[in-house]
Amino acid sequence: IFVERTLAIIKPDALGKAEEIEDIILRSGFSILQKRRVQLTPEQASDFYAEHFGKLFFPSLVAYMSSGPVITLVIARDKAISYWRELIGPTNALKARETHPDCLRAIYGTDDQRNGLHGSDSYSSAEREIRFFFPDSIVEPIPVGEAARDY
Ligand code: YYY
Ligand code: MG
Repeated sequence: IFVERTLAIIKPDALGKAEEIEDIILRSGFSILQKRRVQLTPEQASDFYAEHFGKLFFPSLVAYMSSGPVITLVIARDKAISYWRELIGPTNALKARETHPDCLRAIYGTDDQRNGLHGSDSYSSAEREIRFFFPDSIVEPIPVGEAARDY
C-alpha cells in the first residue's frame, strides 16, 4: 500500500482559520509532511497559476493570491489528490454552498475567486506544485508507515 501526496494551500482569505483547517486535515486521515507560510509576489502567483494565463480572471487571481500570506502544505494519505479535491469541493464557493454545503470551500470561501483553499488536480499537478513550494522534496508515492518521516 502506498500513500500519495498533494499540495494544499490555505489562501489569504482563509488564513485566519488555518488552525481549524489543519485540524480538519489531520482528522481526515492526512499527515502533514511539510508546511510553509509564504507571501507570494505577483510574479510567483503568476507562475503558480500559469495554466490560467490569458483568462479574464487571471489578473485579479494573481492580485488576490499575492494580497497576503498563504500557508502551503504537503499532505499525504491514500488517494490524497482526489480525496483532498473532494473535501475542498467545487471551485465556486457560492455555488458550493448550494450543492456541497459541507465542503471546505463552502465553509471557508467567499465566491468563485476567493475560495479559501487550493488542491492539486492530478498527479502531475501535485508533482509540479509540491516542487514549486518545496524544491527539495521527493514527490514519488511513499510506503504507508513512512509518511511521518521527515522527507
Ligand atoms: O482547480 P480549482 O482551484 O478548483 O479551479 P481552477 O479552474 O483551476 O481555477 C484556479 C483558481 O482561479 C480558482 O481556485 C479561483 C480562480 N478562478 C477565478 O478567479 N475565477 C473563475 N471564474 C475561475 C477560477
Ligand atoms: Mg485547478
